[in-house]
Amino acid sequence: MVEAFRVSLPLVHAFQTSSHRKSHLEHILVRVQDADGEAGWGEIASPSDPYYSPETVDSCWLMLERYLGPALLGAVWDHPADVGALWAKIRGHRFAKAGLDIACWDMWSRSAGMPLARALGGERKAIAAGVSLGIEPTVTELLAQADRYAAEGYRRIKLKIAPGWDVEPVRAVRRAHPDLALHVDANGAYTEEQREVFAELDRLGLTMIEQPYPPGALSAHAHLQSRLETAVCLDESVDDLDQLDSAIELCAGRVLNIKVSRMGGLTTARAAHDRAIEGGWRVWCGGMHEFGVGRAANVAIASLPGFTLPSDVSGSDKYYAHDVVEPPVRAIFGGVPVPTTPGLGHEVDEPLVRRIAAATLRLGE
Ligand code: OSB
Ligand code: MG
Repeated sequence: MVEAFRVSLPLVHAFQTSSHRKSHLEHILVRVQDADGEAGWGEIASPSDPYYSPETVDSCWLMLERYLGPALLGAVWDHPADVGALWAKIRGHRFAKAGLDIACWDMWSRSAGMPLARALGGERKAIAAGVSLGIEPTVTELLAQADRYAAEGYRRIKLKIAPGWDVEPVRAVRRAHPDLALHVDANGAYTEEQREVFAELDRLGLTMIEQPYPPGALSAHAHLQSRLETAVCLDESVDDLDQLDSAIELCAGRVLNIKVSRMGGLTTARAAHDRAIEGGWRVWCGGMHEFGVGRAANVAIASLPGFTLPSDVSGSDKYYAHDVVEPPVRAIFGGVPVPTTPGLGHEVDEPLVRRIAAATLRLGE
């Protein structure tokens, strides 16, 4: 059986990137159940609008109902790494695929009595957590956010930038926190004509510059990387292993932001980790403001040995006053403990999810 729930939660603090602003998020929670009654949960963390990737909540719902759910129903598989083959001929739609992939990994590791992190090959007891700070109305408000999370012990701070909000706010945070690991994320908002901005940012001791140019611009990223001391990090440019191979071949960066959602699930994310490390890149785990289900999957993947940079896996309280899982994900002085109980290691508050869902879908018996 495959069930899905459209659930909306308010953010504790509105978030603005180079492309849009949001104060609440709607994600799709997915529940799969096998013939023996074992269940697993996953999360489709697509934004509502197609500004980060081509997908939307509506497109994910449609894919789930029309293609992905039916492909999974009645299929026989031994290991969650095999489920991707069921929808291999469906191009794209990686956020939608990721939700089902996570649910299958959760269900399988629960029935094996194993924590998901261990099922994936994770070794860490805790992962290093960073925070991602959006564009604020003023530099003063940004500084207040940076002070707060630095004081909470987060291991690095990432700042969203966009033309008109770059060198000045970043310099202000750098002055206030000279020793803090700091990086910037442009979500592809710049063109090569604007590369002078990156020459200036290059002097601020940043750990990396994430996705300066649009997703398809691998050569432009390679040119930029050859001119900078600071590492270029790719996010939106890498949805699959072929794109990762091209990026490594072109030297289009030195760091990969691995998002379980963007890469279509845990199986591909794990393969990207292996491939990137082999190619000499560093990796960390990015986020999409996931609820507790997707966040737990991020914690599990980030426990793999190659995730040596702090990840965007902050505690639930940075995002939501009331998360959909128990216990919520907690960051303790910049470290998120990796659960040791079977599956995701967090229980979904199922009555809550069923009560607040704006729409539900049920496929199969
Ligand atoms: O580019 O990493 C990004 C959130 C929504 C869309 C894109 C991005 C982000 C984040 C949030 O930076 C990271 C998090 O989940 O804390
Ligand atoms: Mg990013």
